[in-house]
Amino acid sequence: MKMDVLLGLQWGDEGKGKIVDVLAPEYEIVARFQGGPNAGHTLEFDGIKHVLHQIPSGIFRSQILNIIGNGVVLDPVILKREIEGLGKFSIDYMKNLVVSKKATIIVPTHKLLDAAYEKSKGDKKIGSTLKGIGPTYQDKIGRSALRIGDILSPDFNEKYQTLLEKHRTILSFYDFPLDELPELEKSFFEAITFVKSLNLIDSEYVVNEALSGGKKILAEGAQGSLLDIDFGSYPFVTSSSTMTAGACSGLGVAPSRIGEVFGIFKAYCTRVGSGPFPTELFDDTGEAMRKEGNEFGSTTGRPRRCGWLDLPALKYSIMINGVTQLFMMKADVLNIFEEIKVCTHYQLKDGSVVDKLTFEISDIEATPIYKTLPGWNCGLDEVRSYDDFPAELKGYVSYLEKELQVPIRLVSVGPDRVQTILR
Ligand code: 2SA
Ligand code: MG
Repeated sequence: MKMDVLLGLQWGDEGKGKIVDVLAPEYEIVARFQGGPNAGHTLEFDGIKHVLHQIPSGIFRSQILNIIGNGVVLDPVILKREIEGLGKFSIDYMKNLVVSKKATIIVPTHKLLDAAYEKSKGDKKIGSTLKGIGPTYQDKIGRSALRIGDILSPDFNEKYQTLLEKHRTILSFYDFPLDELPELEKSFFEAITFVKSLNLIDSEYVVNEALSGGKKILAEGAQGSLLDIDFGSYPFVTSSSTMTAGACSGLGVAPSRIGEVFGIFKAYCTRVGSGPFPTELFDDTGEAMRKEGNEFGSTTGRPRRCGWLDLPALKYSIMINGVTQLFMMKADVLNIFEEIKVCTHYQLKDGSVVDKLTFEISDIEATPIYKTLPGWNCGLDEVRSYDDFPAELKGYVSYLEKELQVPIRLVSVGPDRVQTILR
């Protein structure tokens, strides 16, 4: 058996949580492989919205084992709060949730460091979620981080103190106040005691043995490919590998064991945080997209920047991930437009026209060149199958398929499960 991977192909918030929810019945395991509480995966059922930050999106189905993999950075306080928040669902956490002992721990000072680094960058700030993601991955790569397995060891406090001293030194360099720290540490150690009671495992064995035993696994990506540490618009990226390769290293699965790669994209683009966004709209059209799409960060509540679909960026994400099936989300947000634009190329300052995301593209101003397509300009509430699609929506889908050379297997036309149309 192979492991399928589900990824966001843009800057996050493509609707990954919703798709995991749709696909989940086909899988026995859902696993997170990177990122941490910076993610906000929204699932909607029985008319209620649930936002998950660290727990994989298969948690509402009792037959699914949810794995927090080694590639994840885990905030024990947020995990405890998240589990407590799901109290009414009577989820059996010992049976349905496991955490890799090799996952990295976000300690309170990581969050302070995140704030200190952002402050020091002034108007060049990344626009991070301030959850401590960057500083935690820095410590992981710098070989001084604490891992979940460490909390079981008698010298955990000593290890914590060593890391704390290092962080104190850096924070004093930035002249960053530590007033909040005692309160943060109190909840941190309470949460550590709680996490000790969870099922902590060597998840790479569980994952590989499950595959050998014929079980189906879905790896659930967080953020998006254009926020990838290597291939995103550096430095305006997150600090993890958000691509298919990240699922291999973040779970301990060999590349030869990867099956389908599901690429999720919105029918338009959004971005939270700073960094280049060539098709961003600063006018009423952008405002209308934000309003129609309710485009506000599900972790931080920040308004998301909105713009037309960017084909060069989407092709790039498809290329680096080896996407085998595309899922287009939130088509209904475009219902209000008479015309729909798609960026096909960028024009650079020297007049040249390109369709590649080269090293330079994030530094230089790129003006999008658009193709205009007719909008369907009607509601899609009654749509239950591809045959019900207005001709213009069918046209949009087939134009994109031709350009992207990957089949669009699913189109979402509304928040409800029945509005997720398989083709
Ligand atoms: P960080 O916190 O170090 O990962 O931030 C670095 C950049 O990555 C962006 N980022 C995100 N972009 C979209 N969605 C994310 N998750 C939340 C959501 C975000 C929210 O689902 O809405 O609620 O604001 C996410 N997480 C990180 C971030 O904006 C920085 O540009
Ligand atoms: Mg999100």
